[in-house]
This record gives sequence, C-alpha cells and structure tokens, in this order.
Amino acid sequence: MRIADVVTCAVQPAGIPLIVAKVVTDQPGLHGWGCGTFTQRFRAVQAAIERHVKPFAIGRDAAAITDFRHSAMHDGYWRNGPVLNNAVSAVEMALWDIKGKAAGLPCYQLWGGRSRGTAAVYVHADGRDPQEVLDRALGFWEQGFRHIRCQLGGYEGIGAGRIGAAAGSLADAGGTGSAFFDPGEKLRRVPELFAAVRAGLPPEAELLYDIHERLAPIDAVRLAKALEPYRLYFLEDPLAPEDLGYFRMLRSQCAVPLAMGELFVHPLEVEPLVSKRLIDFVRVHVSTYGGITAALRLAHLCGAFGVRTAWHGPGDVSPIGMAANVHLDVHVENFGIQEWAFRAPAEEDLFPGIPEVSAGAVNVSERPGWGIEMDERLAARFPCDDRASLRPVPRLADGTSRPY
Ligand code: GCO
Ligand code: MG
Repeated sequence: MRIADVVTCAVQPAGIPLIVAKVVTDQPGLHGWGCGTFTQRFRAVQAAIERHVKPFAIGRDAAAITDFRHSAMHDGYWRNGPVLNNAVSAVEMALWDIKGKAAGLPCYQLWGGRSRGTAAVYVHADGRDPQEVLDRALGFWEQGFRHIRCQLGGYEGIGAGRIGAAAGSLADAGGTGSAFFDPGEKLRRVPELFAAVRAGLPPEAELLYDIHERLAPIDAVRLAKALEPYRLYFLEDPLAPEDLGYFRMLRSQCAVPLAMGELFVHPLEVEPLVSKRLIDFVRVHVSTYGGITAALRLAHLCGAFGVRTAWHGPGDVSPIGMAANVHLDVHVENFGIQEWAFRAPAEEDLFPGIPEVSAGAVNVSERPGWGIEMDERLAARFPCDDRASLRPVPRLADGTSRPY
C-alpha cells in the first residue's frame, strides 16, 4: 500500500481558514484525511505540504506511519515549529485514518481500545457582564453541560475598545489595526465574575477560565490566588511560553489546577512542566504539537505523572482534527476534558461525520478510521480569504504591543 497523492485543501466554511489534507493510496478507494490547521499562517502550511511534504510522501509505504513522521520531520534538517509540524501532522493524521480504514477499525481501536464510553466536553460562556455570562452558563447547564468556561468579553476583556486614548499614533497604526486591552481589568473583574457564576450555578458545576497567556507573570499569580475560592476545574494557559520559568512560583502559591500548552510545538517545552509536577492538564493543539503519534506519546508521559489531557479544541481545529481528538479522548487512560467548539451548518455539510455531543459529552464514531470525510465537491464553495488570517494587534492602553 503506497502513497499515491496528497491533496491539500484550504477551506473557510465559518469565517476561520482551515487546512486539511487528503492522502490517496494506490489501493482503489482507500484514502485518509488529516488536519493541519494553523489558521493565522494557513497559506504557509498549505505550501509546506504541497511543495515539500507531498513530494517526500509520494511512493512511501502508507502503513509506515512512525517512520514517515520521523523522517519527514528530519528530512528538512532544520525541523519543528508550527508550520512544519502542521504540514507533517496533516499527512500523518491521514495515514492513521488510512490504517483504520484498511483494518476496518475506528482509530482508537488501533491503540488499544476504549478507556471510557464518552468524553466530557467544556463549552464557552462569554458575556459583557457577570449576569450575561451566568445566563449563558445556566443555558448550557440546562442542556446537560457540566464543564463551562466563563469569560468576560472574550480574550480582550470588556474594556477593549474603550481604552487606548493615550496611545497616540499607535491607536491608529494602520495595517490590521489595534485591539487594546487592560490587564488590571482582569484582576479586578474576573474574581467578581466567578463569585457571581459560582453562586448562581449548581454546586456541581465545573468552572474554567482562560488567561490566554496575556498577563504579566506576577499578575497571573495574583489572579490564580484570587480565583482559588471558586474551585476551578482548571485555569487555562496562565503564562506565556516565554514565562515558563514562573510556573514554579505559580504552583507554590495556590492550589488552582493548571492547564497549559496550546502554543507548544515541541516535547521539550512541556516535559519539564510535567515531570516537575507543575501542571495538571496538558492541552496542546495536536497538529501543531506534532501529530497523533506525538500526542499519544505525550499522553503516556503525562499518565506517569498524574497529568490529564485536554486537547485544544476551538473553531480553528478543523472538524477532522476534532474527530481525531475524540478518538484520543476515549482511548487515553488519563483523559481529563475536551474543549468543544459548536459547528456552523456549513461545516456540518462540508464535513459529514462530525462527532455528536449529548448530555455534555461527545461520542466517538464507530466507523473505520476517524469516521469523518470532507465533501470535496462542496469545498469550492468555501474559498479562504487571506485577510482572515490577520488580526488586530493587541496593545496595552499606552500602545505597547503585547502577544496574545
Ligand atoms: C482556546 C484558544 C483559542 C485560540 C485560537 C487562536 O482556548 O480555544 O485560546 O481560542 O485563541 O485557537 O487562533
Ligand atoms: Mg486557550
């Protein structure tokens, strides 16, 4: 069974550019799908697959997944990074789909089967004030969701847009514009938010909050301590990858469960946090981290240290990537939770087989492989807009640019 072709598709069915790859074998009708979505640099991933990974892959043994992953990554000599990881992962993920289809088994069965029946998901309740967040959270609770992430005004916070007056010419720096945000607002208002939602929801509710790597390290410590009374399920991405050295301080100051990792691109970033017992959940973006084999290896490492998985699952993981997440979720012993993005009707049409959620948990497909396809005839209806990959520059009130 040889790789005969690799087709890369850039589609934007719901405003977010997605990259998926189809690997075609020399066996009639046998192909597989993988996700390589790095939405802010999707054209770079598309080119890396088409110009580099595809010529490397064609003619290889489609069953030799481990060798493909390792040799494709090292073939460039300079390796890793989000673009190359996504390019190699998209093809590697498709090879797992092929292996499942060839065996007549869903992918999770290839790794040793189930550890659970369904996988619990967390959903996002955002709002402009605590009451609006609480109302949305109560709506989710009534639909059966038990894990709810609560954010005031999304990542920017509710003050976004009202500040920036002192930024002078940077307020209108041109290009993609500016999105001002106020770290102090998070320190003041997020504890008030959690006081309100904790009081307004049944006590069994599991609450989450995402700092999104946006605070100075000591402010992240202060916010974590202030949130301690509200019994979070976890606090997500509290520190930027550049500030990992502060994890020890954060860990030693409070007992808030910590989840980290959506920006990680290499095991060396995450292993010290795991082996030194500084985090509780690992939440890498599977294709950006290095693919299915890398994620399985990471899950096994984490299992030895009592760390659970919480794979990144926003709208910029394609439905194919999300289906792969769910196979990992039902398989790995040390699964914690799956972030869940609700899909637009156009995505449901384009990707038949999106895993179904009921009573706050997602069911894995029993079809061979990932159990999901992309309808290639529909794909032309959803071309990507290159500008969709650009975002306003996040800035402090005085105009200083701050990373997301
Ligand atoms: C999350 C993430 C995302 C990222 C997005 C960037 O927790 O789901 O923070 O919302 O911001 O994936 O493109
Ligand atoms: Mg996040």
